Amino acid sequence: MNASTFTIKTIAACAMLTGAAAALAHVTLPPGGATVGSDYNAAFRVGHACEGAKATTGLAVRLPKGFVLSDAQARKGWKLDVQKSVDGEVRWTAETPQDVLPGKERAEFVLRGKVPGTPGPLWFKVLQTCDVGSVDWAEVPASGSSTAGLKSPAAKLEVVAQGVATVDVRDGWVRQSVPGQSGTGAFMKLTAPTGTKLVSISTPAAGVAEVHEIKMEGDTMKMRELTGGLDLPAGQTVELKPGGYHVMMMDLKGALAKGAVVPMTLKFEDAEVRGREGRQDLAGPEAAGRHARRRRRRRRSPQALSN
Ligand SMILES: [Cu+2]
Repeated sequence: MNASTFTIKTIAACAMLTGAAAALAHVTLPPGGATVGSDYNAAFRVGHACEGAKATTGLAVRLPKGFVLSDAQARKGWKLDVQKSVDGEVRWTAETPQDVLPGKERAEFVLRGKVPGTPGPLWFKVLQTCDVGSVDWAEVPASGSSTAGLKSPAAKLEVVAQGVATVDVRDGWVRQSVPGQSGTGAFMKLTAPTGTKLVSISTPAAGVAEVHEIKMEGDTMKMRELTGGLDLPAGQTVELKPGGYHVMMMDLKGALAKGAVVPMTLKFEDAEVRGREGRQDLAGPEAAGRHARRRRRRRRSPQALSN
């Protein structure tokens, strides 16, 4: 049904960057977003101390306009300050050096409140204080909701209209391509809190974009289009990665140089998926090999994929 179809835009980050390493250090909210006007438990994830620091000693979350705080969860050994005014703030501070959050230990800092009645991204700016230095996670994109390219992005909450399933897209990247090469792969992590199906993809960078899977047939690795779409079970992160599910970009409009940013529209559907007719096999060891892990030592010279 068209009614249950919606699109979101994702970024496929720089061709050479996987972006995953950088993302780990960010202060983030869990994937999925929140429905307009709903009560929301915002669990801020801290995955790492500040650069060069040994521990996180404090976290201060500035509440965005339109978010109405109800309360915040206390942390043992941490002082909790709550400011409910406009421009409100929730701050946790470790009381003693024994209470700090060590370097790579992950933790969640939780507050609760009501999200606004209008859809759109909501940005929580978070100041992370460490034993040495601090990081202000406060960068917000000029437009849209992609944090690609931001060094210290604010934590994002996507507020969505009623009845819309949310899908979180993370760590997108595209494999670099050389002039004359007709195809390449794009990769990302998808999480749908209520479950849905990825039915199609389009991008201005390629004439055709399909979701592919890689399967062994005998002792040959083959890839083929997932004509029925890619299932995104509720709450499970499905990773599109080299050697597995991937977005096959064919009929490239030009070479995707290092640093290229590729806009992509993903279409999801909850019901009555109409798969595309006609399947295409792009199999062949060369093609499959080009989807292999980038870290593999054995390198193939770039070869154009042929349909
Ligand atoms: Cu493929």
